[in-house]
Amino acid sequence: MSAPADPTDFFDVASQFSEEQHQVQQSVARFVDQRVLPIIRDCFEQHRFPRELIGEMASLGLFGASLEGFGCAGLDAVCYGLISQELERGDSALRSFSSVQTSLCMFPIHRYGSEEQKQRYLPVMARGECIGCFGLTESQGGSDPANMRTQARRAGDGWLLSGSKMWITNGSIADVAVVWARTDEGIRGFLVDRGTPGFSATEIENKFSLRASITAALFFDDVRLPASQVLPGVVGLKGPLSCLTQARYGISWGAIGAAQACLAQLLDYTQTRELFGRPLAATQAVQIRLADMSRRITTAQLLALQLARLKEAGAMTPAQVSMAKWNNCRMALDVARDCRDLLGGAGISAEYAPIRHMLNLESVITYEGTETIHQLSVGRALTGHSAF
Ligand code: TGC
Ligand code: FAD
Repeated sequence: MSAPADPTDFFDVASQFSEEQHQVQQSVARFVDQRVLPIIRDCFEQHRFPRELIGEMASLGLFGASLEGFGCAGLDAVCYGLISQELERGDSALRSFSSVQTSLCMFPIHRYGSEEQKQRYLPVMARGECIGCFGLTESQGGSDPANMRTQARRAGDGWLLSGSKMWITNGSIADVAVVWARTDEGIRGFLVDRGTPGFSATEIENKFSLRASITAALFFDDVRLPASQVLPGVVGLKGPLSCLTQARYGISWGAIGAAQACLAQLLDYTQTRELFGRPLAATQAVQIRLADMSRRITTAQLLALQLARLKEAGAMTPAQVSMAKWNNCRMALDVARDCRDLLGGAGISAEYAPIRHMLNLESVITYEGTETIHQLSVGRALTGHSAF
């Protein structure tokens, strides 16, 4: 029987990619194989984000990859998806870092910023010399950001920002925070530089998930900001929600990479693990489970590819992004858990990737909108009733 050329791409989805898309995927895959995989287990165990990789990621053109101008690569939607997929094949922490930098920080500056803000922040962010974080979630309930308490009041020519944000990726290492706050005019976005008096960040310790990523709480104690630090181009919740659409798109692709990493390792393991006189791979029950994982990965790949086509055509809706984020995160988490189980006792060892991916995916299925929120978004699109 002929085996698929790549068992983690059963339908040869890669045959749909252009030469440029192949090259982007291969260069990020090489980076992940050579630079991420050798260290990521230690990073996870030591609760350490590998900052030493930021420069290399920047030189590969990963930051702001989907944006035009200002030193950004201007790549298409499939390329951006493949970058996310390959990074997350290494670890969700790397994809998270890239999502926050590109979709949650550079995107709003590019889309809603003044020319001066774009010139000041985007080139240095593309070069990885300025790290961003995105502050939307607050401790009283991330699913309902319209209920935020962080507020900005006009003070003279500028603003006074007060409040706090919770669960912020990169929060304690960021050079600039994109912070969403309630104002008399509606929700607005502010660019808060590290070191601005009254602004502080505290890292959240003891996470069991995304241990190779930094997560922090942000505090704003009457932070005085000049008028030049507000994003002029958007007022209202649609500002942050439009950024989430970009990041959720990337996660839909990223989750596939985590699942592929788990399945690839399990396929090897089941060939060599002999029980009851034959390889695990030669038993019906194991084959059915492997086939089912392959089926789920394949459908996620096809969903992501069609989402990319809709995005390129300017036709992608937030509800479609919700369905893809929901489906692909659920798929990846289920695959990682199943792989963990099929590894037996070895599955709880950091020596094998599935438990690390599984623990990471508990965050990935929660952040950028929980599974329930995305189900309700699809439900609203189908029925016209908002049932949040
Ligand atoms: P709703 O009435 O639906 O919308 C308010 C306004 O926003 C517009 N809108 C969008 N615009 C652009 N893109 C989108 N995706 C949009 N979705 C909605 C909408 O048209 C409306 O505009 P207008 O002009 O009429 O005012 O708002 P709602 O209050 O009913 O909320 C809906 C809901 C629950 C879906 C929303 O609140 C939500 O998505 N909640 C989940 C919050 C969330 O995902 N937070 C993520 C925080 S960031 C994060 O987790 C980063 S992790 C990063 C990493 O490490 O990778
Ligand atoms: P809640 O909103 O309190 O939800 C609790 C539970 O209630 C969930 O199961 C939810 O699905 C359910 N629920 C909510 N509403 C309903 C409803 N109407 N009906 C039924 N069930 C419902 N945020 C940022 O702004 N920036 C970041 O960079 C960022 N990074 C993160 C990194 C990590 C590692 C994590 C874990 C989170 C991060 N977040 C970030 C926050 C993330 O977006 C929130 O955790 C998420 O939106 C959920 O909010 P919450 O934790 O407050 O849970």
